[in-house]
Amino acid sequence: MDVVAIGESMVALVNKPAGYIRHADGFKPFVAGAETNTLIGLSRLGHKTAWISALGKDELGEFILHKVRAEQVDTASVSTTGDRTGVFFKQISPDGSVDVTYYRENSAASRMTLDGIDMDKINGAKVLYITGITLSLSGQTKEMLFNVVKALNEDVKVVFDPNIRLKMWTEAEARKTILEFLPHVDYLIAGKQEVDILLGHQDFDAAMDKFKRFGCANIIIKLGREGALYDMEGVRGRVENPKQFEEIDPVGAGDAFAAGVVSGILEDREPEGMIRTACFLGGYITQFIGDYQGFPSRGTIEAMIDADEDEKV
Ligand code: KDG
Repeated sequence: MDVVAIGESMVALVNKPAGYIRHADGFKPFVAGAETNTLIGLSRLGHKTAWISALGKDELGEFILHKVRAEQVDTASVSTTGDRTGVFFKQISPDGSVDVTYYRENSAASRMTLDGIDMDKINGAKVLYITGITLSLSGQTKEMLFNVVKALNEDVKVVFDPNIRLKMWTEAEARKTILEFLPHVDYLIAGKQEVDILLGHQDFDAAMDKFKRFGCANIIIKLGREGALYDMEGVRGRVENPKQFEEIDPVGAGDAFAAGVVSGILEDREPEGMIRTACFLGGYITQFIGDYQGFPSRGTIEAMIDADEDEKV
């Protein structure tokens, strides 16, 4: 296995027509979950991926399993339990902003413990991909994730996106838990607002020094339309976005970016090329409704590169 991810996926209900939910005629269901978004992207790029999670023994859980399996992600270690599958409503407002309303409390995934986690599968992988969402689901999942990283073989690289969701916990809770988690992380991928929440400033050079002092060797800071900064393998640099895309649905951009980073780690790419591809993928996906639907296949990316040699994606 190349990559294993642990995390919750839910059914996202998106109103039709787009606009305020109060005027909806109907809702379209999508699979949504930061970790499955990244795994699906990696799978489309040709990597072997596996997902560890828990779903309700219900039709929503079946819906998620069918969609994730169809993307060639191994779901053999996803358990189904007597608790329910999480759901949320996603409204893309006329001004382009996205608002989510979660119904995920006490979901099957929020009750995951180390007992239900397939450590052999994780320890047989090259990368473990995890996000701060799992740290925020419940006390149980927080404890589970700390236990998982403590039981990890040294050669499994941990890639971590804080993915701070302020509807899940307060800034203070997120800061305390994530900073405590950082010594277990090999690659940190943080957004600029997350740097602010974690360290109280946006001086990115100082932030990278600080994160390294917390014990995390490789840092990537996403700057949105301005590209990204990195400090990897002791080399610090900045990458501009290779292309600007017209944004329709920004959700999933960070997960696509993470897929670019993990793919680069698996292929042993040099940092600059890896981050450039990650920036490209993060922008590209925002042209499509749905978290991962627009994620390109390897063939599509190569065709785009061939079509525009200068972009060096
Ligand atoms: O990154 C996209 C996720 O935010 C979305 O799919 C839902 O996983 C989700 C969450 O917990 O917010």
